[in-house]
Parts: sequence; structure tokens; C-alpha cells
Amino acid sequence: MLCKSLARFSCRFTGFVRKDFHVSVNPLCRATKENDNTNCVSTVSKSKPPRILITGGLGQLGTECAKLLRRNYGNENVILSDIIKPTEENLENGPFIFADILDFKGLQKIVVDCRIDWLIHFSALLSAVGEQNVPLAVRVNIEGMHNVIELAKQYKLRIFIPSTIGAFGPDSPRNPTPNVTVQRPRTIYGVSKVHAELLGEYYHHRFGLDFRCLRFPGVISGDPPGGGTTDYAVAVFHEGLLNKKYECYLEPHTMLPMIYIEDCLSALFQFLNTPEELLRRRVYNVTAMSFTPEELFNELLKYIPDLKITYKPDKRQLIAESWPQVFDDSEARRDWGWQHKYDLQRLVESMMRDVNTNFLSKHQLKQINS
Ligand code: AKB
Repeated sequence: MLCKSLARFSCRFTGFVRKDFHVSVNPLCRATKENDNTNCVSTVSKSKPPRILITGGLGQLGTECAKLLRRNYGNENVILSDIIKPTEENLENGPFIFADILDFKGLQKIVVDCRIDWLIHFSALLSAVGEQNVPLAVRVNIEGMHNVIELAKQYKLRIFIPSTIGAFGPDSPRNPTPNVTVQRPRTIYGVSKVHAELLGEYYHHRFGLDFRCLRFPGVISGDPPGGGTTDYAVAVFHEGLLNKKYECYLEPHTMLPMIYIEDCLSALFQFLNTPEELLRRRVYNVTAMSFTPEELFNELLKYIPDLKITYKPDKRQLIAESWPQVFDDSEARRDWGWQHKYDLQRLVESMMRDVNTNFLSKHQLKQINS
């Protein structure tokens, strides 16, 4: 299947019937409180779709992001890449390619051969796992980012690099945390993200690079995240449904900003399609809600009444306590019409459905087979 898929994938895109449209933000749609952002991203123009490379594509955001972009730009125009071996499922909807972000020449070859226009750079070690291997985090999060930003400059790519609530630290105002304020994070993850924000802004002003960056809160998705401080809010669905118990590594009252993956990706999509002239900044806070572990578990108890929660705080508690509690994303709402759809109730309802259908049934099937 892998060989078949790679063989099917031609970087020259010969024989591909390209959808001749491009979804973009309506430039007339200045954000107001009343605006419905679904109207803002519906202008259809007759231009060719961008060809997009996603690095770190097999992490929490990559495959879902690829699905969204492929629906809008055509399957063959969105190339997932990673150094991890893909599953059959990863290869189902479009091209996958090996790409090591530490190999500059290799990246150059992909951009040239595949005629890439946009780069979405997801490769990164998250907050908790970064603290366990700082040299590796420096290589991946800082050296890797140097490579992709230089690449984007050389080939005039639009580049999106996500940042995070982790780009703030104990000196930052935590409730609310505005777009521009003191940062000074205390994790290598946060330090690398502030570095990416500043370097991207610098490359934009110095070289005209089309750098775009959203600071995401904890992202809740059916796919498991890898090594973050906000992971509890995903893990509890998996373990809760499977074992009816969960041991939480954060204190019950630790409030953090969060977003459901569907909102996260629609923010990304909308932001990527916002015309330059509407962007007053290159880096924006986005969020949907803030909650504590206790608030999330209480909502979950409505679906799993026999769920048993215990608390055993570890080092991640310190990280969480240095991060924003409430994220102020009013500038994104004002400049390009950002609006979230999912609050805590809708998020839990949707996660229950997703984890039940996509993970629990597969897990049960595996157990029966073994
Ligand atoms: C983490 O917890 O490290 C990430 C993040 C908030 O950036 N989920």
C-alpha cells in the first residue's frame, strides 16, 4: 500500500485534474462581533490552488489538517510529510513523503520537485517531552525551524508555524493574557516558540516573508497528542471510556485555555486565507474556552457516571501554573473575524462520539482478535 501510494504520488502532478477554485477570506468582511466567520471564508476566486507541504504531518494536527486542506484544494495538492512510518490510513487520501526538517537539501528538493507554495510547519517537541530531552528539542524546534524559515524565504513560500500559550511565562499576565505582553517562558518548548515568533516577524519585515503564526491553546482531538502539558484533556476520554478511571497529573483547579480541533483547524484555514492587508500582525492569540480539570471531568461524568478520577500532580503542574489561564484573542476576532463554535458542552459531546467510534471500537476489535 505504501509503495503503491508513493508510486501514485507524482511531484509533477501530471494527470491530476485540478479543482479550478480557491477559497479565500472575503476582503470586504471586516470582523465585527456580529460577523459569522463562515461567511468570511466563502469567496470563490478563479485561481489555481496552492501546493502545500505539511511537516510533522503525523502528529496531533497533521492528518486532520491535511483532510481539511485536501477538501478545499484537491487531494494531490496537499503533501503530508514526516520521518515516522505512515499507517495505511495515513496514505488513504493523498500523498505522503519522507521529510526530515533537519536536512535542508532534502527540503529544498521537495519544494522544487513538488513546486510547493505553502509550508505548514508542525514538527516540534511539545512542552513536557521537550523538558525530558532539551538538546533534541533545541535541534527539532530551533534548528528545524531555522531550516524551514530559510527555505520559505528562498522559495518565497507562505509559511505557517504554530505557537502556543506555552510562549508565555510566570511574568506574563495570566487572566487575561493579551496578544502583546511580557513573554519569558520557562520551558524549552516556550523558548523555541518565542524564537520562532520573533524570527518570523523579523523575516517578514526584513525580507517580506509571508510568515503567519497562531498561538494555540491546548488542542483537544480524538487523535492522541504527544507529550504536552494539556494532554490530560484528551487522555481522560480515552482512559475514561476504556477503563472508567483516570489519574490526572494536574491539580483540579488548574485553569488553562483550550480549543476543539475543528475550531483550531478552521482558525488555521481562515488565517491562511486572510489577505495580507487585513493582517495587522503576523502572530495572533486564538482560543475558544478555558476550563479546569474538575470542570471537564464534571461534564464528562454526565456521559460516564461511573468514571473515577484521582489526582497525582507531577512536574507538569509547574508548567501549567506558568501559562495563561484566559487567553485574549480579541485581535484575531477583530482583524480577520475569528470565531469559535465549540464550548465545553459541545466539545465533550463531540469527543465522546469521536473516541467511541474511532478508538474504542477499534480497541475492542483488536482485543477480540487477539
Ligand atoms: C502542550 O501542552 O505542550 C501543548 C501546547 C499548549 O502547546 N498542547
